[in-house]
Amino acid sequence: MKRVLTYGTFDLLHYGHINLLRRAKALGDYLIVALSTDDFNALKGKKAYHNYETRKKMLEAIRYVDLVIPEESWEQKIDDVKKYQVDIVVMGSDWAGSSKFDYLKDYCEVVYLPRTEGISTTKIKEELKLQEPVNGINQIPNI
Ligand code: C2G
Repeated sequence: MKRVLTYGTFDLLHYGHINLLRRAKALGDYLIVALSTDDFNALKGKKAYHNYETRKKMLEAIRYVDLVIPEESWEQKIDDVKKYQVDIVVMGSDWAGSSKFDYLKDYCEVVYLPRTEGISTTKIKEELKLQEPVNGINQIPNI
């Protein structure tokens, strides 16, 4: 049983996330997702649209995901790899070579998969902001 682990916020779930999860699962038999908690997101300077419980439920509904655990700190990864007997840590290529992951090569395989181009949670948020008001009603009240 080859066990795969990945980390992320997975906010406003989109096909870039699904592509990552599908390919990560294909590298093994069991996929664990360490999901950033709301407090850890604050540490990362991020504010997710969905809270942790909602993002967890959405991930648990994905066929590729076998277990969702909380990601609460940058420092928990070695403990996670040991506790869950992880064989491969997988991240998107935006993390390639990062000191936040490369050190794990002493404990398990580390694989960076090509990031899915053209989609991101930030892009979704920005493009929704630019959308025409619905039915002419200003979405942002004139103050
Ligand atoms: N991803 C991707 N393609 C995209 C968007 C995201 O492959 N178009 C990947 C990212 O590379 C990451 C995963 O999907 O591996 C989750 O992305 P985010 O939710 O943005 O996670 P991130 O903010 O990078 O948090 O400790 C590490 C952090 O928790 C990672």
